[in-house]
Amino acid sequence: MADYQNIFTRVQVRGPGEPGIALPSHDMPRIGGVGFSNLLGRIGNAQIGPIHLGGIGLVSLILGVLGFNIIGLNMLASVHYDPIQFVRQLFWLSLDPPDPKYGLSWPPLGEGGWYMIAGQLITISILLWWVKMYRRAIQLGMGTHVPWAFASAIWLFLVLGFFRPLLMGSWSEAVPFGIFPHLDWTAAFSIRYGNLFYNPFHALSIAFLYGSAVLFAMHGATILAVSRFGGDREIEQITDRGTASERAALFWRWTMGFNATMESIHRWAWWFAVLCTLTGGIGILLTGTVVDNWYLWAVKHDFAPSYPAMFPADAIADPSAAAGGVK
Ligand code: 07D
Ligand code: 07D
Repeated sequence: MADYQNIFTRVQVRGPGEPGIALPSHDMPRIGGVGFSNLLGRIGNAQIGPIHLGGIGLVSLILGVLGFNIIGLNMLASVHYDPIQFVRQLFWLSLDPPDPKYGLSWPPLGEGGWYMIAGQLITISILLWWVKMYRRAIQLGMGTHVPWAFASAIWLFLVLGFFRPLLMGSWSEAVPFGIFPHLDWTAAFSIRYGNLFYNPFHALSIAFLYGSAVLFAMHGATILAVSRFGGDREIEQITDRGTASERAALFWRWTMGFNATMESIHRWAWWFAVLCTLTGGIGILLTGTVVDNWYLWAVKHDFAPSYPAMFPADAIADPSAAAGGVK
């Protein structure tokens, strides 16, 4: 039984539950007992709990659930409290930001006020969850790499719903809450600003998104491929001759001439993921504030070819420059 084990085949050892290290007296205690799940043990650790929610985590959870429920109840109201229509139309239902006429002022509840309240609750909830993560990392004596990676995602989230609307002078610029409505917003945003494909930061973000998937595939596959030598155990596998790590490294040196190290592969992964939302946030922040039409911008900077001069020079104009165009 013990000779060939990897994460899929390993025996699920059921020792006494491991509660984790003792916490300092000023920390709130962990809650929930220790349970075991055979099913979850097949894809991860079989021990469930205890969880450290803590005061900050608790407040975050309450505000998040409150915001989420406000969104849900507004959606329910939009189908006249009909539960069947709520389920049928769920993916199309929306809680929209205020009308442009309200600018940065506070709108009536029914015209975006609920959106503002839900948005604020969810934003505070996410920020508090970040604080909670940061404190747990410190408490365990870890580096703070996980919270800083999360901060990069929060950066894009804040650009979409806070920084950019603020710079544009209107909360109406924020993203609606809803499954398909937020996709409609994304598509409309691209068209409104002359095709986001010509935004170089969108391109960078895509390269890091795709790069993250490639790196994840390469790393996951490599470690699984040497798990028969204990590669998934990492600690005793760093550089010794003939070990899983050496084989993994040699595989890549032989197939592409270059290999990462056990440490550097994780730095690559971290930076690719972090740069995806970091560059993305920059791209969105520039849109409508600094650049009004990415296609025309790209033509100007020789990043895209211009249309052949088939029409009079002023026939292809920036639609937003037209009388009545959205400014
Ligand atoms: C797998 C980790 C688990 C997280 C999950 C998401 C909610 C929302 C709320 C009903 C990878 C949980 C979802 C809590 C429920 C209500 C009101 C992460 C994993 C499973 N999007 N987006 C989705 C969000 C933006 C875009 C899905 C959030 C931008 C496109 C899900 C945000 C733009 C597509 C979702 C956000 C954009 C999606 C799956 C915030 C540009 C899809 C997400 C807070 C970036 C895909 C129907 C996923 C889809 C999809 C959530 C922002 C574009 C509902 C919370 C404004 C093109 N988005 N999104 O797996 O199927 O993420 O849509 O900023 O095709 Mg989105
Ligand atoms: C949204 C970060 C915030 C999320 C947080 C999570 C909860 C849930 C629940 C635990 C995702 C909070 C979580 C509340 C808790 C549970 C259960 C990260 C988010 C804090 N694009 N595009 C990107 C591609 C086009 C457009 C990025 C590809 C068109 C807009 C990405 C294509 C148009 C925006 C990307 C394509 C368009 C983007 C997102 C192809 C539409 C953005 C990166 C092949 C017609 C966003 C600079 C990311 C951005 C973005 C990919 C096409 C519009 C790389 C592959 C041309 C408006 N696009 N796109 O990580 O940053 O998001 O742009 O066609 O805003 Mg795009």
